Amino acid sequence: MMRIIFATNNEGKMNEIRDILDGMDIELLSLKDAGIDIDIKEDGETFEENAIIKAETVCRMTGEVVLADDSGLEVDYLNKAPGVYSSRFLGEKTPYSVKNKYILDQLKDVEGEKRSARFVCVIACSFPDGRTVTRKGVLEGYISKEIRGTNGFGYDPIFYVPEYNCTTAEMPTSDLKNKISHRAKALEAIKEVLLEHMAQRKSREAKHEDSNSK
Ligand code: ITT
Repeated sequence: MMRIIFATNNEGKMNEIRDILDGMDIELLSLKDAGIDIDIKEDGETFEENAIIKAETVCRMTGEVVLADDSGLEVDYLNKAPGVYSSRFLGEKTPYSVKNKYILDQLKDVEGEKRSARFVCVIACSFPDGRTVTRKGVLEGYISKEIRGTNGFGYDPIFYVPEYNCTTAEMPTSDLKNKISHRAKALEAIKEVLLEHMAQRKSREAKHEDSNSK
């Protein structure tokens, strides 16, 4: 079984990731599970840059295969804010009830299509041989008119998905949200990368055993 560290301190994310990768032949550890206490400075300007910074930092520290995601909410009316600053928006420790209310207030006179927004997630996968690959997932939607729902985390209570006529906080997390989310899409793509890596590793091991037995 391959060990993979997912470099996050966000429990909400980790729960979703466990659900989505369930069934793969991997041992998935959070930073806490791996005994790593680190607050990585995310000073990139894009989701890609930040995901790479997180994955490569932990990969260099541990020598393990490391995944990291950088994600956030882009609100078109706010020039794509909070974007890469989503978790630091209005202050890292500010409760999401306050952040969400602030965004609703900013959009209080804005109607229809102008309320468009998206969740973006970029996942980076770093291998001990120095390679890093990234994959991106996007979920399009709108900022709701009010705070709705208690599932999920972060900005879920104000992110409305028209196809399902509800916010992502009103969706059963392990069921619907994890099938359609930005994170699910990026993880599905990363799954392919991991499967290829595992197949290559198996074939190298088989060749090694074969040459040892000769
Ligand atoms: P790590 O860096 O430790 O992974 P973080 O919470 O700081 O945790 P990010 O830097 O990726 O993670 O910030 C992403 C923020 O974007 C997150 O804290 C939420 O506010 C928001 N966000 C991302 N995905 C979300 C989702 O599925 N639902 C609601 N909010 C989300």
